[in-house]
Amino acid sequence: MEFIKERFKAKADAANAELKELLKQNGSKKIGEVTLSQVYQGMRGITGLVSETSLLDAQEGIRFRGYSIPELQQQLPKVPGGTEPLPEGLFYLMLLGEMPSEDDVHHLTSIWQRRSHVPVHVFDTIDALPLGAHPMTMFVTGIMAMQTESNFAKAYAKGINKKDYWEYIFEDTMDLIARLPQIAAYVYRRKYKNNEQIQPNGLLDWAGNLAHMMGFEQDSFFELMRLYMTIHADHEGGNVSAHTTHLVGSALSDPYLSFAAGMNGLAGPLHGLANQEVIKWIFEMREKLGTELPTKEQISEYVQNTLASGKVVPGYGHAVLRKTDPRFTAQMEFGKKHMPDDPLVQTVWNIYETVPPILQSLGKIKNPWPNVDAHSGALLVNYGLVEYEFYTVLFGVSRSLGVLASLCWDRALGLPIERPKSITTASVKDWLDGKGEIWGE
Ligand code: CMX
Repeated sequence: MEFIKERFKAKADAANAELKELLKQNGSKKIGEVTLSQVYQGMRGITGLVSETSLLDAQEGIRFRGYSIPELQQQLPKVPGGTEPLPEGLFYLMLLGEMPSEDDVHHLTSIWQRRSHVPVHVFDTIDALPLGAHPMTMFVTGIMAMQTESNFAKAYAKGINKKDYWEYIFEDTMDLIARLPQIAAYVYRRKYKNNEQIQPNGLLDWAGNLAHMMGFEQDSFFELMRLYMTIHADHEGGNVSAHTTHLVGSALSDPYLSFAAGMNGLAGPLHGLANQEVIKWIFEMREKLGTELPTKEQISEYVQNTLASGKVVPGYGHAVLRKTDPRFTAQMEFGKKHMPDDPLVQTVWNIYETVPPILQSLGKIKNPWPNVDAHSGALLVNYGLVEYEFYTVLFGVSRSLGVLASLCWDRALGLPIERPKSITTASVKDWLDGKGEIWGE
């Protein structure tokens, strides 16, 4: 067994023993109450999931195994001379709960290199889609086509002991993460670059190779990809992509099926697709106003028009966060360092100064501050990656790190099939009329 898998097994055995005892002592303790509004309004604030890889604080933002984004930028291993963390290191941290050494990260880079071969039928399946298909549709189709390779599905069909599930999930996780950059780059080159594909470079790291295969060779773009792949990787367990992967996995659907399901959720405009919506919205504003650098007054009017037409301002608001997203701030810092004079990046910053007071003045929006998607596109455009429909694919490649590390834990901890109780409005009315209970089966 290779050493990361051995370390995971040791951690999982210890965690299982600890959890068993913890639940034996405390399993009946209550951790909250649920109101009728919460049941009807997206289960906001109901604690109902365990996700070991990261935790979101409404005021402070995300922490991965206890580490904030600036701490990750400082402490995770980097390429020689690099300044941004290697996402391989974040995966190690999320999976094992401890900071990796340079050697650990090196090891992970080479494991993923060795496992990165994508079977030809995956590309053929993507090729069956019309060029007009959305990149997320192509990406998910590629993941689904690759399900033929699932170790878990094959082993389950033969019959395996439930104690061994984790091992096959772990193998699938490593294979799937290793192959995603190639699928993403293939989609990009097929749709936007005349299908002129670029072979992987066996000497590059995971994110560097993604940049290379897409055709972007600048050192600072490699750095951007490393940062991008790190900050988008996880946002605790309740967001749509993480929750969906976890939910589908709880039926013992293999990691390919589970992750593809999560990616379909990421492709929604209120979740990951917001990164394309932001740039589309800014491009439309620039075109309408006939300027590359709209004034704050012009931005303000455009925002008011967006709201008046019943649309959301993309990139703003969050279901849990109540402050500026630290993932936005990390990208703003990158912009200040590498492209401070770019008019599009400056527009993103001007929008940041303009939008929150407007949203606040409406009185109903719980979080007027920018989220991760408000900034990412502008950085990509600066390097010539202008095809904004592709942006959510990049988000998806990164998100694999968190949700698949979590899936390994789900099976290692033997978490059961997920099945919350639902109710009908008729049963609610009966209950309110004193005609019976609405809970319990
Ligand atoms: N622009 C306009 N209206 C907004 C808004 C925004 N950016 N954010 C919230 N609202 C509205 C909601 O639509 C809701 O309106 P109604 O009461 O008329 O239905 C009201 O304000 C209250 O919403 P909320 O409780 O503050 O926000 P939710 O938890 O329901 O939704 C989110 C969160 C992210 C879906 C929402 O803020 C939004 O639509 N933002 C724009 C899309 C976006 O950027 N999504 C990306 C999120 C990050 C990610 O997952 O990648």
